[in-house]
Amino acid sequence: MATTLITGGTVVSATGRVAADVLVDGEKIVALLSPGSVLLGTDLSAGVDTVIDATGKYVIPGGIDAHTHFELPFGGTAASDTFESGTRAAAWGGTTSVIDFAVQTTGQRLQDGLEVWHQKAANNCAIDYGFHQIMGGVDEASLKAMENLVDEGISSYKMFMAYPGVFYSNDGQILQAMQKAAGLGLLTMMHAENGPAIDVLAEQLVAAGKTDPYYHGIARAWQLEEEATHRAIMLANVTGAPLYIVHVSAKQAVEQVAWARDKGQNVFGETCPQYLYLSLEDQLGATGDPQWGTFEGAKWVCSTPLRAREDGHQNAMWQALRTNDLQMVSTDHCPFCMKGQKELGVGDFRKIPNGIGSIEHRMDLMYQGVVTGQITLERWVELTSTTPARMFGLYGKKGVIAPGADADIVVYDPNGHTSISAQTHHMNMDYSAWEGYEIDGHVDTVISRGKTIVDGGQYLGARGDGKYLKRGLTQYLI
Ligand code: DUC
Ligand code: ZN
Ligand code: ZN
Repeated sequence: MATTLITGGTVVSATGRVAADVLVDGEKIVALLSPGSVLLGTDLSAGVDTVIDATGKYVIPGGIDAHTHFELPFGGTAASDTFESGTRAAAWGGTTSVIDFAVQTTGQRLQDGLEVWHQKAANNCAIDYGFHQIMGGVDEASLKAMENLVDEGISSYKMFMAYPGVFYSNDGQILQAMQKAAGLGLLTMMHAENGPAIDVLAEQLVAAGKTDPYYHGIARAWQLEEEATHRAIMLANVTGAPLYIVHVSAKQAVEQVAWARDKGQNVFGETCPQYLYLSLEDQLGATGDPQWGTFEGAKWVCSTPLRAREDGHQNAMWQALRTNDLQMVSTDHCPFCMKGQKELGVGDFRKIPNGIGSIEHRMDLMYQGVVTGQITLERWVELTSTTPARMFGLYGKKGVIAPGADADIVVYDPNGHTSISAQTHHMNMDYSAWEGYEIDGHVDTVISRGKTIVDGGQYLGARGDGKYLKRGLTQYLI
């Protein structure tokens, strides 16, 4: 088994930072040592296979992106990153584990949907991967099938209050699933937007000739995110099920999460980089690209939508990350190309496949929040790695640099620089939602279970390096 010593760096955890050398043996971290330790008369750097000099750099646990959609069928097309391309892009950006959503389509058996996802992922991933289960149809059979999820290593499942006719569950179905989940210890994840009301607003807008991407954000009004978030919280309250709200973008939805948490209810929420940095006015209303004109806004059509900056949603998201009203940051990585995919919605924003690709940039974009003073260095690690591990039953194995944990490690250079562009990214997209973003930091080295997969601008990993992660129950409950 190969041994590696990472020397001279600052090891950052959710609770602090310390100058330490990190010793890796095979796939595991085996020791944190005072810098330059000579142990039992042995100079460790002479005795190991590889020494990585991290002087002046941060040594952090590999990122965990707990919300991705590789190859998700959507609107007559499918998300453009495969498990292979998407996990490789993740690795480039310092993410060493992903949790993707296995889809049960309406009418399909839950276990068959899961099997399809295993087939898509197996032997293709660059980094370790787990699954949440999407419930596309709550009925007697799928409620029964939920009983097997924990044994399959799936401790969380997702329902949608949006997308009637596709993924949508009504309140009665949601209640039944939550009752079952409460008994099994499963974490319920919710896409909280009032889909039936959104569809009426969207139809009215299109009928009035308002077909540009901008109106996607108007139809998906913040009131309908706030209302659905509140409803999900109350349904969870009745059943005693813990609840996790995905991709929170409206400040009023955060207020609902905070209100429930203040009462002691097990309610959690994530936001995504797009809701921290981007806005309805600047992106969906964009006309900057001569090739697309006002349709350029389609690049940023996702759900929940980007929100108006003049209403202060973005600042509210940063604030909620500081105060722990929101606990973590995932990407909701769901990429589509403009050519052949997003352009399906020219003339009708309802037909634009929903999604943004960010998996490669989450660690960098959140580190920029450290540079600008929005969050601390420790909070960066907590939001992007440690809490995702605890929330989704991986902590100890992932999310921490400690003896016994998997050697998923990123050496991050705070004096480096990263320019984001579709010309240089590794995601399978013909544009970047983050074109022109400059990051005051750089992912230098990425180690996944002891193997260096990115170093010095080179990709050293291989397809199939990543293994399926059987997850335990959430470790984050109050
Ligand atoms: N939101 C998206 O933007 N894409 C996929 C599904 C979702 O809920
Ligand atoms: Zn969603
Ligand atoms: Zn999603």
